[in-house]
Amino acid sequence: MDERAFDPVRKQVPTRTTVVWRNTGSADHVVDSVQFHDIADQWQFRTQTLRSGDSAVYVFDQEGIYEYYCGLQGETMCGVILVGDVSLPESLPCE
Ligand SMILES: [Cu+2]
Repeated sequence: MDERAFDPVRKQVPTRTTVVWRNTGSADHVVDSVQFHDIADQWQFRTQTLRSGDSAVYVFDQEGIYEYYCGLQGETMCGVILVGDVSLPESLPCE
C-alpha cells in the first residue's frame, strides 16, 4: 500500500501462499474482503487500521479469486489476489 493504492493491484500466487500487505505510505489503510464479480470468491477478512509501517498477513489455502478494497478510501483503492490457476478478465473498480 502506498498513499492511495495497492501495488500491485493484481497478484497471482500459488495455493498455500502467505500474502503480506505492508503500508509504505503515510496514510492509514484497511484491507477489506469484497466481491466485485460473481466469479470471485466470497471471503471474510478485515484488518485493523494499518498505519504507516504496519503490515497484515493472510494465508490463501484455496484456489480462487479474492477481491479486496480499502475500507477507508473506498473502491478507488482495491486489489485482487489470484490464487492458483485462475484468471479474472473483468476490470476492478480501481483499474
Ligand atoms: Cu486506504
